[in-house]
Amino acid sequence: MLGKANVGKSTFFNAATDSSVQVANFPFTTINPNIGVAYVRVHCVCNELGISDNPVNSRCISGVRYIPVKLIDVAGLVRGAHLGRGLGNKFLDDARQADVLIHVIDISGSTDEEGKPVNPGEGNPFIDIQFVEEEFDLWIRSIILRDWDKIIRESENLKQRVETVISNRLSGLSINEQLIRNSVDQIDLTKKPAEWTDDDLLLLSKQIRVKSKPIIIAANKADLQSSDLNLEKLKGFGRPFIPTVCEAELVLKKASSKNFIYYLPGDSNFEIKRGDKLSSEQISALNKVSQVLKKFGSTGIQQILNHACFQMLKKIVVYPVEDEYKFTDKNGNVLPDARIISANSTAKDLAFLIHNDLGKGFLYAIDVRTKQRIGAEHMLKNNDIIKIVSTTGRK
Ligand SMILES: Nc1nc2c(ncn2[C@@H]2O[C@H](COP(=O)(O)OP(=O)(O)O)[C@@H](O)[C@H]2O)c(=O)[nH]1
Ligand SMILES: [Mg+2]
Repeated sequence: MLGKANVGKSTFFNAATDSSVQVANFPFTTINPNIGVAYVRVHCVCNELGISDNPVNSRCISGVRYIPVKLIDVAGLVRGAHLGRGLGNKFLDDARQADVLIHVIDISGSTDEEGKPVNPGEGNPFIDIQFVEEEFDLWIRSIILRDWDKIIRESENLKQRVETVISNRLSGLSINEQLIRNSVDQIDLTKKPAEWTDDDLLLLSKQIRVKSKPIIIAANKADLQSSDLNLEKLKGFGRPFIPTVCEAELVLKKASSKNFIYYLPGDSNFEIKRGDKLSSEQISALNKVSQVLKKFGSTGIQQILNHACFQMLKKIVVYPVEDEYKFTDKNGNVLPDARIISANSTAKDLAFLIHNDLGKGFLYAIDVRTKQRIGAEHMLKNNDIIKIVSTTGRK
């Protein structure tokens, strides 16, 4: 998650992350105040099976499964970040870890390019969109250019394709050779690498960025009147976006944690439970939220997280179990885990995702719905319930 100052990043982060969950409990490497646990929301398979579950790695509330994902609030993107300006290097280092970028913008235009408040409508959020893309492109190009002469020499001496050498340079970004080859093809770069200009390399960097760091735009402060026109314009801008009202989500989260309302993140409405306990201020805040929900169908936060995970990264959800009759793990927990995995994964990929040993000792798997055996290369589908049988654990 990134964006200039005052667009609502902290509000997004606080509304989306669960402060009651210690990040340390998750297999996330760094502990950092800017890293939090957010959730994607799916329809749990417990509904279809007609059973009640007790999840371990996720949560299930009334058949709605919330699966944890890591959210990083990447601060400090300023012009010239790729040259190390501002917190440039730290920013890009944090961004490096991300599979997908959520760019929070102020679609109401009530902030200038530096994030200082201006009259609503005066700020230009479209410039911000282009700026973030450009800064990333320049950053990728700067990494390539840093070693450019060496890359050319190495590829000539070792008779390696230049794409191989570039992908080694960019390996920290998990950008592989195929992606770079596709990018070269896409921009029709047929000249010899030694003849590639800075402009060619910028175009190449852009292709690499588009493929490796997809951006979803959170068009925030959509509740303000001046947002309407910009949202209309944004439709023709060719970038994926979802209108958001982070402030509304934060109000809902607080009211729900105090048990004043019943609301599940991502819902299109809420129910007041303890109206008598609400102050007139709280009632008016909730009324505003109601209008937002009526207009946009949701606050947009959950939709952003789900879109990033399932549409942009093309992930699916699978439920591994150990007992194919009771749908349990070895401790008797029903449907304990919901795992997020790439859409083109095999049964063996799932085994490796769960545990390296389970992958190494993979024998076969069972599709729990049909009780049929499936092999290592069997492609998984969304909502599959899978038992893995491996040599580990067999005495
Ligand atoms: N109207 C409106 N204001 C918002 C919304 N989200 C955040 N804000 C306000 O925008 C200001 C900046 O928010 P903040 O989260 O601190 O921005 P950051 O600097 O990007 O972290 C605060 O006054 C927020 O209350 C929203 O959805 N609608
Ligand atoms: Mg902030």
